[in-house]
Amino acid sequence: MTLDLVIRGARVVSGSSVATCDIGVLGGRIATLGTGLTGDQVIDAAGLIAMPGGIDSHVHIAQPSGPGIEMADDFASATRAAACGGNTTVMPFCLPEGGQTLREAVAAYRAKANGQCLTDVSFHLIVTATDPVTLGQDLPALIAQGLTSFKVFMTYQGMRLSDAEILQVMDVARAHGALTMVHAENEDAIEFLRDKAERAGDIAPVHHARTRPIPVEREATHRATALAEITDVPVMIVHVSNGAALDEIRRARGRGVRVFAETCPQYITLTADDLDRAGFEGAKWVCSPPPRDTDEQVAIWAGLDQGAFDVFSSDHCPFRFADSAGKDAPGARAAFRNIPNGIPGVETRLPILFSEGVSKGRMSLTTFAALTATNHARIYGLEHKGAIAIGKDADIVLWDPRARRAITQAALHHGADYTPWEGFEVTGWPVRTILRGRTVMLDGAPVGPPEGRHIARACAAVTA
Ligand code: DUC
Ligand code: ZN
Ligand code: ZN
Repeated sequence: MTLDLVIRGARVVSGSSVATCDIGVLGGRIATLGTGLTGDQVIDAAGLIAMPGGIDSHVHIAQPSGPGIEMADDFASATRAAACGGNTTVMPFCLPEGGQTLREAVAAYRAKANGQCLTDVSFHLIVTATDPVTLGQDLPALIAQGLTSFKVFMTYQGMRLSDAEILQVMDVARAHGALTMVHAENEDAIEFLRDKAERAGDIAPVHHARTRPIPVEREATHRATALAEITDVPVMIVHVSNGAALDEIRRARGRGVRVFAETCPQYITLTADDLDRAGFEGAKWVCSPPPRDTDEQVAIWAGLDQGAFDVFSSDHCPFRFADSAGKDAPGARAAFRNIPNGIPGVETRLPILFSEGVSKGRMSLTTFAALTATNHARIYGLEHKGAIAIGKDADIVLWDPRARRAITQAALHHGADYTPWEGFEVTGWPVRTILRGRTVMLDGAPVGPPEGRHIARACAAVTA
C-alpha cells in the first residue's frame, strides 16, 4: 500500500493516549498509525503535536442580524479564519428570514456556502416557528437529511419561543432523534431591566451586561433542563457563562436528565469590565450571555477541570465595529439595545484554550482534543470526524507548542475589523491544518482551493 501522505514524528493525540508516531493517509482517510512509514508526500512534524482538526460546533456565518446589520463573515472568510485557527469543520446555523420556511433557509445557506469553504461545514437549524408545516414536515425531513440538531432561543423578540413552543420542538426532537440546543436567558427579565436602564439614561455598552445578570441565565437554564426532563430528551445548553447556570446543569444531571454543556473562550478570559471602556469601545465585547467576572471565570474553569463541560466552542458571531460606531453613532445605534450581539472568535478559540489550558498546565492534551473536536463529533453525529484514528477523515492540525505570540487583528483572517483579544499573549499556535489529507493552512496562511464539503450527520448523541 502506497500512502498518499505521511505525517512523520509528531506527538499524536489519539483518544486517551499521546504517543510519538507517524500518521499514514490514503484517500483522505487515516489509513495507519505506526513508525517508519513512507508515502508520496511526507510532512516532517518532529517537535510538533498532531491533534484532531478542530470542530467548532457553534459559529454564525452570513446570518441576517437585523435591519441594516450585516454579519462580517461570509463562508469564504469564516472558513479561511477557521482553517487558520486550526479547525477542519465548522457548524453554522440556518436561520429562516422574511417568511422563509426552514427548508428554504437550508437551501439558501447551502447556496451561500457552496464552493466557498476551506473547511468542511455541517449545519444546525434555528427553529423560530412552530406551525404544523415546520414541526410536522420540514423538521422531520431535514433531520432525515442529516441536519440533526437545532437551536431554540428563550430570548430575543422575534426569535424566542415560549415554553409551550419549546416543549413542542423538543417533542419533535424526541420523535425523530435530534438534539435541541438552547440559548437560555429569560427575555421578560431582560426586557424589564433594559427598559428600566433606558429610562434612567443608561444606554452605554456596559449596560448590555448589567441588564443580563446571572439570574437571567440561571433561571432560564433551570427551565430549559426542566423542559428537557418533561419531554425526556437530551439537551445542549450552549454558551454557559457562569457557575450558577452550570450548577443548574449539574442538578439536572443528578436527576437523570441528559444535559450537554458548552462554554466558550469569552467566559474564561473576558469580563463585563471589557464592555465598560471609554466611549463606544465596549461595543466590541457585546455578546450574550455577557462575560461575567473573574470569580465566574474560576467557576467555568472548575467545570472544565471536573468534566462538566462537553464542548468548548467559539460562538463566532462577527460584526464590524465600524458599522456600529460609524457616522450614525452616537445616536440611536449607540444605545446598547441596538448593538448586534456577538463577537468574532473562530480563529482564536483553539489558541486561547491551548495556551490557557495546556500550556499553563491546567489541561491535558487529550482533554483539549476532546473539548475541541472529539466530543463535538460524538455529540452531533460527525461519524468520520474528531479523532486521529484509523478510518477517520484525515482532519489533523499540527501545533507548535512553543510558539509564542500576541493575538492581533492584523494577523487574523476573519471579516470583522477587530478582535476582542487584541494583545492577548498565547503560547502554542497551530502551524498546519490538514483537511481530508490536504493542507488548507500552512504557517498562518490559507492554502486554497476551497474544497470544503457539506457533511450530513447521523442522529446526534440522542441515544448515547
Ligand atoms: N447567541 C448566540 O449563540 N450567538 C450570538 C448571539 C446570541 O445571542
Ligand atoms: Zn445564543
Ligand atoms: Zn451563537
